[in-house]
Amino acid sequence: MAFYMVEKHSPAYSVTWGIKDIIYTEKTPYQKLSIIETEEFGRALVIDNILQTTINDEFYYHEMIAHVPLFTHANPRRVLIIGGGDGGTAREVLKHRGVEQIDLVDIDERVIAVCKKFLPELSCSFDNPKVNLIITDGVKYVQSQKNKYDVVIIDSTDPEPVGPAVELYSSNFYQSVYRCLKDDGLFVAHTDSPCFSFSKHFFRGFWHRINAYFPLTKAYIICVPSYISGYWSFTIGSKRYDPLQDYRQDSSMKTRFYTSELHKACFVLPRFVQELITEKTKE
Ligand code: AG3
Repeated sequence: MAFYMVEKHSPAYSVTWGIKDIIYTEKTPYQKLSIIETEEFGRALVIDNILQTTINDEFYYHEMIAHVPLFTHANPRRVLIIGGGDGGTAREVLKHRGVEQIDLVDIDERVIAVCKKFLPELSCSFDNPKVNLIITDGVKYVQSQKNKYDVVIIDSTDPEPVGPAVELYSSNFYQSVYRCLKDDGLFVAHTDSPCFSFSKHFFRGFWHRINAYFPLTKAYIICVPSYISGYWSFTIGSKRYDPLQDYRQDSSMKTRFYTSELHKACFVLPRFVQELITEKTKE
C-alpha cells in the first residue's frame, strides 16, 4: 500500500484509508477539495478531510437520497438540490421521466468543475439540459423561493465541524424549505449516523427541528460502507405524502440499490434509534 489518509471524526474515532494516489487537491474560498484514489473503493471526493463519496459505493447513497422522496411524491416535476456538486444525486433524479427541471444550488463552483474533470460517472448529469446550475449560498436561495418545488434534496457536507453546511441544518433553514415547497411538497436531508456519541444528537436534533414544521417526519437508514459506522440516516419532512403509504412502485427503473421493497424496509428502525427520537431529553 502506498500511503494512508486518516479521516478524523472525533478525538476518539478516526478511519484510516489506504490510498494509491492523491489525484488532485485545491483550497477553494469555502473548503479544501481533494480527489484521491482509494485502494478499497476507487476514486473519491474528499472535502475538508471528510470522504464525501466514492466511485464504488456512491450509488447506495445517491439512489436512496433521490428515489425515496421522488417515488413518495405523486408527480414530481420541479426538484431542488442543495449541494450535490458532484452530480450523483442529479443523475438519479433524472431517471424520473416526469421531472422537468432540476435546480442545483451549490455554494462552491469548484466542486462542480473538479468533479466534472475527475468523477465523470457522477458529473455526467450536468450535461442534461434539465439541470440548471445556480452557484450561490443555498440558505439564501431557499429563503428567496416560495411555493415552487415538489421535492427538495439537501445533499451537503456534514453539519460538523464548522463549515459552509452548518446553516443547512438549522431550524430557520427547515422553515425556509417548508415555504419553498408546494402544498404537497416534501424534502429529504441526510442526517448523520445515529451510532456515535458525537453524531447521534445531530440525528435526534434534526428530526425534531424538521418535525416542528412538517406534519410528517420520517427517518430512514441504510448502510453506506464508506461513511462512518456504515450506518447512515436520512430524514424526510413532508407536507402531505407519507413515504410508507403513498409511494409509487416502478420496477422498470434501472437501479443498483433502490427497490420498492427496500423503500418500505429502510423506514423500519431499530429500537435504540426509535428511542433516540422519542426520548424526552432536550436537543
Ligand atoms: N454528502 C454526504 C457526506 C456524508 C459523509 N460524512 C461522513 N462520512 N462523515 C455527500 C455528497 C455526495 N453527493
